[in-house]
Amino acid sequence: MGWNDIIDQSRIAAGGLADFATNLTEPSIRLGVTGLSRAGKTVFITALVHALLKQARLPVFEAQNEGRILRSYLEPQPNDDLPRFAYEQHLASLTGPGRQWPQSTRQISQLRLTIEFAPESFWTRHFGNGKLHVDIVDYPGEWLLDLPLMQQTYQHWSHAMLASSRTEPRLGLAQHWHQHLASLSPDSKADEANALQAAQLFTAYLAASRQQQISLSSLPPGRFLMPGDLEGSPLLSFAPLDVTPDTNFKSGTLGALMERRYQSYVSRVVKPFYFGHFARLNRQIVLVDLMSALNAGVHAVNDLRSALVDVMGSFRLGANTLVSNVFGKRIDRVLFAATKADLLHHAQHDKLESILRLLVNEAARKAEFQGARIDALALSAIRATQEATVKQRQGEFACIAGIPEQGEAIAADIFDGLAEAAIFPGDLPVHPQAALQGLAQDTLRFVKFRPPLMTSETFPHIRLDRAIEFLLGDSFK
Ligand SMILES: Nc1nc2c(ncn2[C@@H]2O[C@H](COP(=O)(O)OP(=O)(O)OP(=O)(O)O)[C@@H](O)[C@H]2O)c(=O)[nH]1
Ligand SMILES: [Mg+2]
Repeated sequence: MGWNDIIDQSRIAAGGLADFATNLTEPSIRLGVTGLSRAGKTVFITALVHALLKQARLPVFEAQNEGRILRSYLEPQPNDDLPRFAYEQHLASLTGPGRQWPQSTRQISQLRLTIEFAPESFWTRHFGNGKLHVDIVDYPGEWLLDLPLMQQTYQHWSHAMLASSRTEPRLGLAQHWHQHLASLSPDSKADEANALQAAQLFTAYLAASRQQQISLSSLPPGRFLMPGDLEGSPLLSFAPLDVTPDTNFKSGTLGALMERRYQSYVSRVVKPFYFGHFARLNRQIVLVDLMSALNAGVHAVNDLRSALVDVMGSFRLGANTLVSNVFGKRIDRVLFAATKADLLHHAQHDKLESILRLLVNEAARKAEFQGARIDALALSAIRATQEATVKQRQGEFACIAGIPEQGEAIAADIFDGLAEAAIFPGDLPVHPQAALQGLAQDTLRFVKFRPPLMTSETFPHIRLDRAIEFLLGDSFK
């Protein structure tokens, strides 16, 4: 362990101490909600908060089922340095006359929900009602994939990025960047224009890989695709060079410049996120758009697999720090959730869940993950569809029905955003292992549905209650 680590660990311990002291007076849970872009974070948090505020029907959430949840309300958040999660705005867009999904978010944000409850046991109840603060932190999963960079040199990282860009399907997308790279010599004089152009071409390569058809998941550095407030910052103007892991750069060279920028990125971007936010979480939900990955084919599934191993590795990192030794384990429960389950008929939900479980177990094994309790489930935070059986000459089809968004299409049918449609989304394979080999083309049919018309005060959902019970249920004893 170097000095750097010791200083970092005392930094984290100081933050942990502050959390520990406040927890003595008012218990709080910091719940991290993450997932790659479009995974469903904003919709999940909005639905979670709404369901708790309105005491929605949540049969599996025991404390509420037992009538022990007295009231829930939003409170000003404790951390002034974090933007507030725009709950009211997201809710308004979902429930307004236009019924639209919330806008994409690009930033970390936080919301404090306070829940008052009657403790379970007679004796504890004697001391009055309990109060729990739940601090929900929404952050891009892309940032999580950066955490391993803290333990990698620039040379190692360059080597690994280049190796992965030389295999298909990435190779085809990396052409422009590779061409420019071939013109660069790490030993040449440091040149700002070259560094900038390399960074731009490298970012374009990452962005192309992220496109839906290819849907590649593990693409650090996270801020390149999800810059947040670092848009245009010099901290993002570096890129890999074609070097071996043991290369040493002479000062004044392009290699040295790139190495320095990489180190600044790690110390000024990755570490502050890790120490300031990530290492202080107690519970974590990782949202995964598994269906899009399955639909995009075997490369996307394999990429998601390796991203999950990396994510698991980050959580292991969290469990082994000094803080966890001093204050008990940090993140002690992690839930992986396949989102948008309402795009499949319920007869497929168990299969979707089995596929996710298989991926998660495999990732845990590969990352030698031990410690926190892990679970996996398929959910829909806001259910936009209902089920319908459609009879045709070929037989009966288990369909989902809802209002597809304007412009969505299946074959030659283009939807107008007003009419309801029943769609047969397809069947997942019976054996989860088979899905990991990639589904045949067009096995699944997805369209984007509009958010549901509210017929009661609360949103319909699928298994949101199971997620709440797993993430928070034990706090209401
Ligand atoms: N049918 C259905 N669609 C969903 C559900 N949750 C999310 N979606 C869809 O997924 C899209 C992305 O959801 P968001 O919650 O905005 O995802 P995010 O992870 O916050 O995305 P970024 O902010 O872009 O990182 C939404 O616009 C919806 O189209 C769900 O439960 N059911
Ligand atoms: Mg969002």
